Amino acid sequence: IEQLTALNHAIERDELRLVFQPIVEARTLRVAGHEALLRWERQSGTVSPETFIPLAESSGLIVPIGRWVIRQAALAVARKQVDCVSVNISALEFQQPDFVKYIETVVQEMGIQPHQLYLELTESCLLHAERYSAVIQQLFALGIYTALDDFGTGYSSLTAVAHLPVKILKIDRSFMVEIGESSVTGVKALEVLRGVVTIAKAYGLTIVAEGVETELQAQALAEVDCTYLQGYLFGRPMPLPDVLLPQEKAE
Ligand code: G
Ligand code: G
Ligand code: MN
Ligand code: NA
Repeated sequence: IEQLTALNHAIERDELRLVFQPIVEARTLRVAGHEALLRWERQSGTVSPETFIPLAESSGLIVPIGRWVIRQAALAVARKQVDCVSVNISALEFQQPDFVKYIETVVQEMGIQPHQLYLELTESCLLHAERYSAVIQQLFALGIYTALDDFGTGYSSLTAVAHLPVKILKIDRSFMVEIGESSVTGVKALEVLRGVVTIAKAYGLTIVAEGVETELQAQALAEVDCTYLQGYLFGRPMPLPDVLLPQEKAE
């Protein structure tokens, strides 16, 4: 309860921060964009999203907090601090009747291009597919692309995803454990991933592999034609002054 009260005041007390993790193109290792991740910095220390996101979701506070996140992420693009940004969206935010309108307003007010803002949805956003594929379609029509986050941890099949107007599939980091290992299980895991990538691409999806921590994983993932990679190997989530723009990185 104490934490809930504090979370309720986190925005006005200026305790929320976004950190940005690079997403790189597998072939060239150039930074293609960043994922924005939320941090709550209390006087008593930083609270992990694993703790406060569930609290924000169950209390409904995720709606105003999520809107703060979307606005701050778009602001970072407007200020050219990042090229494009991918934001995590909870089911409750996504289900707000004015969600699409809100996104459209932020993009207009910030003067950014719609394709500079990506939305990461989890399966829980897609439970009522008939209803919510219409929302994804509306976003798509505005030029705002959605990604299915944490793919492989839930029940979504590739065919189910392919029938939604989702553009990007983010392969969950739990898949990476054996990738790049020369053991029998490592080789098998890579072949499974190759199959997933092939099918996903046939459906027109773009693939991002998450949780890439080693050179061997990165090489293996590039070899099976994953288009984008994200993970500690390329960069931890960092506050803005430390985030490198693609052109700076290339120099
Ligand atoms: O950054 P970290 O790995 O600690 O994030 C833990 C979890 O919190 C991840 O599942 C991530 O998607 C989620 N998360 C981080 N930032 C946000 C956010 O701004 N909004 C929502 N809804 N979830 C977030
Ligand atoms: O659920 P989602 O994919 O949004 O969660 C992203 C989370 O994964 C972030 O909190 C981030 O801190 C974490 N993360 C990012 N890269 C790596 C990585 O290479 N290894 C591990 N273990 N976690 C990572
Ligand atoms: Mn994510
Ligand atoms: Na994920």
